[in-house]
Amino acid sequence: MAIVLTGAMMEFPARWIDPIRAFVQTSEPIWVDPHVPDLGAVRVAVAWNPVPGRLRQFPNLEAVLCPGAGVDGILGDRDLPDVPIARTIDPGLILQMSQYILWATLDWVRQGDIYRHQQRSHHWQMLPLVDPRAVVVGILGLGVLGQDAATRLRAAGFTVRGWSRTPKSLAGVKCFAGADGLPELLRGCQVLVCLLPLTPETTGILNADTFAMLPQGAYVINVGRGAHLVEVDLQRAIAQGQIGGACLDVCATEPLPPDAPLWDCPNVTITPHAAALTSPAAIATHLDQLLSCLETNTPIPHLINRDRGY
Ligand code: NDP
Ligand code: OXD
Repeated sequence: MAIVLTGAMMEFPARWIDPIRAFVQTSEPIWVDPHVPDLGAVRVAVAWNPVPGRLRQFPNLEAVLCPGAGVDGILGDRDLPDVPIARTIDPGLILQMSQYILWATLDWVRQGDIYRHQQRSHHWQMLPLVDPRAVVVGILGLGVLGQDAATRLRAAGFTVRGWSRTPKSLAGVKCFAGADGLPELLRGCQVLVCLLPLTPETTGILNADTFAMLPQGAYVINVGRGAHLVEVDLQRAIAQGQIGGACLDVCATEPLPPDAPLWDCPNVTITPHAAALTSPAAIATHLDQLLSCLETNTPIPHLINRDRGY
């Protein structure tokens, strides 16, 4: 049996290969695509945005492990072999993501941008302060990441709402579900966070209609996937004052091209898909666990549902 690390962005697994080898317990050979001496020996692929059709070329593949939380890069392959797909749930990544969302929310609420600007012009002026309890933060996606972020935002004093496909109950968080629940969540949300997986249903969900349902001047934080956001709609909504600003960790095209208008859009903060990253130790642990499940024919944890798309 062998393991292959495969991805369209070759430097991605290459950056991880040594740390993963350092942490993993298995004695199976770990090959980095495209250096695969025997396609038939590969039983497990650790795949991040694999080249479409590549996984199909391993005839004895038994499972795929996504080294991240979002599996859209794998499910985008129309020629995927019919094997279980598991994802990595990393407590460190969960914390990083919640911290990012807290940082972006707090910076907006505490008007960090204006104060930094004032400092640059040596200008001393106190701005109005708001009671955090009066700030409503809505989170689209109440999964592993959304629930942690919601709980921590709540602990920071905000009024928190969450939205999911199926109904949820989370202490101190007003939960909404399904298409009917979305307008209800949006109404009155001063900060909207997108932590959804990218599926046909969620593509383009951050659009002009959504923005129109938010109160004027609301702030948008997109940490899901770039394709959740209709970028021109955001630019227009900011120009019109409907949206006050945005913090975007993900973009439809990554890296964001140097001449993209989004770079210079007022009140937009852009980070290079850097909100959170799975640690090699977590990938190695999940890989060992997956191999042991295959060995003992026991259920693989953190499987995704291909029909659902996440
Ligand atoms: P989960 O699969 O644990 O949770 C997904 C949540 O989205 C669930 O609550 C689910 O509802 C909800 N959801 C899915 N489809 C819909 C829909 N059509 N309508 C309403 N709600 C929906 O995902 P994670 O929390 O682990 O991760 C979320 C995403 O975050 C990832 O898919 C990835 O795209 C992104 N991410 C970004 C990173 C970054 O660095 N920017 C890092 C890691 C992840 P239900 O509970 O009912 O199933
Ligand atoms: C992920 C990511 O999905 O880093 O894990 O985007």
